[in-house]
Amino acid sequence: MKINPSPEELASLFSPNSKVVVLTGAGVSAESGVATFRDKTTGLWSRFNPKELANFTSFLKDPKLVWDWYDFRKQAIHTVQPNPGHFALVEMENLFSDFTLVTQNIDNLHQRAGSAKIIELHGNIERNYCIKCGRFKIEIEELPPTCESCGGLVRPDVVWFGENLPEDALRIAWQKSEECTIFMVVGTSAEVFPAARLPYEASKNGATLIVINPDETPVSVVSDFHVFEKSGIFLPQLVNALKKKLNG
Ligand code: BV8
Ligand code: ZN
Repeated sequence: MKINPSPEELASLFSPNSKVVVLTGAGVSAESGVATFRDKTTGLWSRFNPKELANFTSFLKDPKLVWDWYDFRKQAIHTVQPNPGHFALVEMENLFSDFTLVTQNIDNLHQRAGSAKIIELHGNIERNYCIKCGRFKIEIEELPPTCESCGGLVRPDVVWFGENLPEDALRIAWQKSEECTIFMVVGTSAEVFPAARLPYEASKNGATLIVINPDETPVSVVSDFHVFEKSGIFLPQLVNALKKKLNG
């Protein structure tokens, strides 16, 4: 594995018909000021482990507590903006005809930045649905919210630990990972499955694997390059190098 290749060296690996997949995690939102999962939970939530709150059993046991946590995170997300790393991925999407952004993030920042070809593996904090009739609820007035059509309990449209990922999202992400020629793993500890399996699938099928993360990750064992840099710093540099290379 080559450590800290230059943006130009990485750009030389891409061509206009490269099949590119980018898997992102909470690290790409860190520079927007959104705490990652592994960051110590701040303030009043410091006594909770996210994994304890992000599960259906905890939700049924105390829907108000789980909703307070999601509402706290949602309010925090509404005060931040996408960062240069998010915008660089929007530009990258427009440089390749076969580009797929697969995100584990539920913070909606890729979508706010303008990413269109996006697969949400773990749902989206801005959507909510009734656990009884499945109807989506737009306006959340009271916590925990109830369904206006059947009175059932409404939950965030996110994938909790122990829950299956959305079938179509995972199937397409899997297929794109198997077929791609370049797979980038950006801002994720790559410890949550099945999302963390995707880079291994890509590598097994001959893709070039590029990790962008200030820290080590388990994926490094199969990666070809590891850029120990923040995504908000490196991705814009990579996109500039790509534009020079691809647009001549
Ligand atoms: C499943 C939504 C099938 C909610 C999330 C026992 C029972 C049941 C399941 C399991 C089990 N044991 C294991 C499992 C599987 C489990 C799992 O993987 N557990 C882990 C902990 C081992 N997976 C599941 O449960 C999945 N479902 O398997 O279903 C099944 C069904 C029944 C029974 C068995 C199996 C569901 C997983 C989805 C969980 N939901 N999110 C919410 O967000 O509230 S996952 C959640 O954690 C996030 O979405 C995110 O995906 C994940 C955290 O990962 P990261 O995004 O990587 O964030 P993290 O903080 O960890 O890392 C940040 C990285 O960024 C770091 O590396 C850091 O260095 C880097 N970084 C920091 N700053 C920057 C940066 N990088 C770049 N630039 C920077 N500036
Ligand atoms: Zn309902």
